[in-house]
Amino acid sequence: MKNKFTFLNPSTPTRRLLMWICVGMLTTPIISCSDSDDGDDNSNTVQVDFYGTSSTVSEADAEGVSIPLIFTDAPTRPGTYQITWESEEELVYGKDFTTEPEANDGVINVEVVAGQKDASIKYLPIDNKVDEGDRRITFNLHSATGGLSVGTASDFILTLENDDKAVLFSKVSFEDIETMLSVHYYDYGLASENHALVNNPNQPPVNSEGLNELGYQASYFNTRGLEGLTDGDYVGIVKATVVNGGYPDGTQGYEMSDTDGKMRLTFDELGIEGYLSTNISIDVYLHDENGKGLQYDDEDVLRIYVKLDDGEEIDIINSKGSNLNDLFVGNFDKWTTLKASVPKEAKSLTLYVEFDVDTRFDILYFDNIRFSGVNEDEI
Ligand SMILES: [Ca+2]
Ligand SMILES: [Ca+2]
Ligand SMILES: [Ca+2]
Ligand SMILES: [Ca+2]
Repeated sequence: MKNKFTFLNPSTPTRRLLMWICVGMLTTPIISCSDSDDGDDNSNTVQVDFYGTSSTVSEADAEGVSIPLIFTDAPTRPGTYQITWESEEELVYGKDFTTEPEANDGVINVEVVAGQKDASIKYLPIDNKVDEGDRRITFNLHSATGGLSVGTASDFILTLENDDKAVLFSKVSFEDIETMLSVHYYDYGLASENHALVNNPNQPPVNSEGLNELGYQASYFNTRGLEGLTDGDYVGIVKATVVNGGYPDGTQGYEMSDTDGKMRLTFDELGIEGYLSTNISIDVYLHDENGKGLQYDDEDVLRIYVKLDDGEEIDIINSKGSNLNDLFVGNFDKWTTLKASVPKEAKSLTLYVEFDVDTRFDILYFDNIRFSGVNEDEI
């Protein structure tokens, strides 16, 4: 009541000034006078908020989903608000979704007229045939102009449910050939020349012709002018568990370490015809000797990728141009599943694993490689 009394008292200097300003503005209808004298910038705006915090929609729902927004009151003058988005799964506008109103340069600009009671934007998914799991996108009320200001409920999370199912059709677990414990592999070729590696008696096999699993062939590239694998290294099919504590599938995996140049494992070409998309996953274990994630330098490269029959290369991981310490931070010394998908029909693919390092503490194990595909029946 005290405030109200003060408000009505025309002898208050501040109030007289405010009344005068209001009278002066009567001819400009888009600007309203607030009955508040707190001097706040937002005193004559209404807040815009998301209504609710989250929602879910199937990626196959062509109707899309409305994301409602509310105003604290009907705005007394026109305004706009701007919505941006973020997505860990890197949902791409125009490829994975569109919106109404349309976005420009990553911003959805919504215009509001005076007196408007509510608002919304619409999310329209673009269906795909890839089994990528559910994805999330977070919309953010970024800014507002005119008669609007951004409220407190400024984030809205939308979950896009995947409706595709990939079925396993091939795997590699390095269990086809029985290996031996803790024996060095020696390359008897020339370290100065690129060449294919061969299996040597009483040493860990590096190649497999494929029996129950896809086959693979190892090779060496002289990228450093060093001794390569001629000095004897722990590479090939292994069952050592001292460093990695065991394998995610079976009792054996594949190791590359101290390659002093690039070692590459090339898997047999795999037919994927008939699949609308293909997923590849591989479990990797990268050792960090000092436990601080600082041992790999910029020259050390881990690259795992597939090459399609049309020549396109799709990286599963590629540390070229960055540093493995940064790329792998938080994932050293534990089995980590890396994934990629071929989001289209192709005739065949070839998987490559490449490791180029130069100390015996740089150790990579990999295992449990799985290929799965989405076909028409599974959609
Ligand atoms: Ca789909
Ligand atoms: Ca999908
Ligand atoms: Ca295995
Ligand atoms: Ca070596």
